[in-house]
Amino acid sequence: MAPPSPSRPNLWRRIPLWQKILAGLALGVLAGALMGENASVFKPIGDIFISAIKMLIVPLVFSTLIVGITAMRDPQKMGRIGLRTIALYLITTAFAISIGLLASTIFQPGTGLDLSFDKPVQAEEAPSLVQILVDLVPQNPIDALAEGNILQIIVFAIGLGISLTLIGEKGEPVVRLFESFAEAMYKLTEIVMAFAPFGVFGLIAYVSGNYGLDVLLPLAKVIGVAYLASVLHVLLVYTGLLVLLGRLNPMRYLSGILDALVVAYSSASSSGTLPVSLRCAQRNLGVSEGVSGFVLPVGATINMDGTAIYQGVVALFIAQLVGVDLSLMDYGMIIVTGTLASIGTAGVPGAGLIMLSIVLAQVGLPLEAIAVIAGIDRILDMARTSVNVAGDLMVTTLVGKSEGELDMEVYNATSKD
Ligand code: DAS
Repeated sequence: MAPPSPSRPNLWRRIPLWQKILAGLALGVLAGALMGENASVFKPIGDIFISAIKMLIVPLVFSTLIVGITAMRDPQKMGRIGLRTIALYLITTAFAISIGLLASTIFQPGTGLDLSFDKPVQAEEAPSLVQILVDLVPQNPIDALAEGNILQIIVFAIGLGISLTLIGEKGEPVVRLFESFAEAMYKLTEIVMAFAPFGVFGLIAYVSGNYGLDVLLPLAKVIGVAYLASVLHVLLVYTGLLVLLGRLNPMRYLSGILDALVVAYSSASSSGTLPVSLRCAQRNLGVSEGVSGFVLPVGATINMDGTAIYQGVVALFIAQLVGVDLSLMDYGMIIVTGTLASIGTAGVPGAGLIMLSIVLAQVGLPLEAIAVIAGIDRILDMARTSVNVAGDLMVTTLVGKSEGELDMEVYNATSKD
């Protein structure tokens, strides 16, 4: 009797996930266009999906970090990876805000616009770097885990991981426990991601139905400039650095990050996208658990190139809107405060808009003008979050390559998930 033919996966399972998610995104846009605000009925589907992804963040990040650090067995290597990561994050952020300023200078999105605004907006306090550093160390790691304080979780996980390595054999049972726990968390991420097409549909249907052309058209130019600067940053800076510093094929990177990009765009949350970013880094790009488990959570918290672009574009848009000519010193202040603001921005929807007040206050622009941009912030947030996530994945890939922790067979494989 002929052996049973291996069961061919059904059509649905044969379609790559990113194509299913894109289909969900397209159907969401259509549903919103056809149903208008009634499309909000689909929003709970998106909210459930985002909650499911966020459910994964703390256990996945914590277990992945422990496994990754104990696998490295070399604290010096950890220090080297940390320095390379922070250096690359700062370099790309400086490029990002400069591209944002350049794009707004060239295209003048705020010139000639007559938009009134009068609602006063409370300026945010700039996050002092000293305070950010002091807050890194958790007084109670259980609290940090319970509150989802990612930076404090990272610090505790690094300390625990290094200690488990240093105690040798005695630490093995705990390391084994975290290895199987991390494996289970990756499987759970895969299960949750199977619902991504439906979740993205719900999120996009709501946005598409609630942001009609009447809201978008008057500000179409600043939306266009922000999107253009974002695309240029990814296509010039990220692919350029991958080729120059990593001698890597940038097309493999772009195809490997698609799932994460679409979830970032739909959710407007870097932290919410973190489990998908980890999955893309390891399964599509071939980055080790140790490098991706450290670089991505740090990036999702402090590396926000898309937000930096947004600060540059919008600060100039508002200066043009109110007819203020900025000096070179003002441009310099926007670069410094915009970089700080992007480091202090949380990886959640709308965080960048709140931090914008720091940049505007620094160069004496009216905070009330934020009200003009607030109406379309979600559309801008989706793009800046996508760049934030793309930047984290690019740095993770470069750091993995520099540490010999990038599986080139996986990276160069044509078919991506
Ligand atoms: N939505 C934020 C993020 O998740 C970015 C921002 O608001 O600027 O990265």
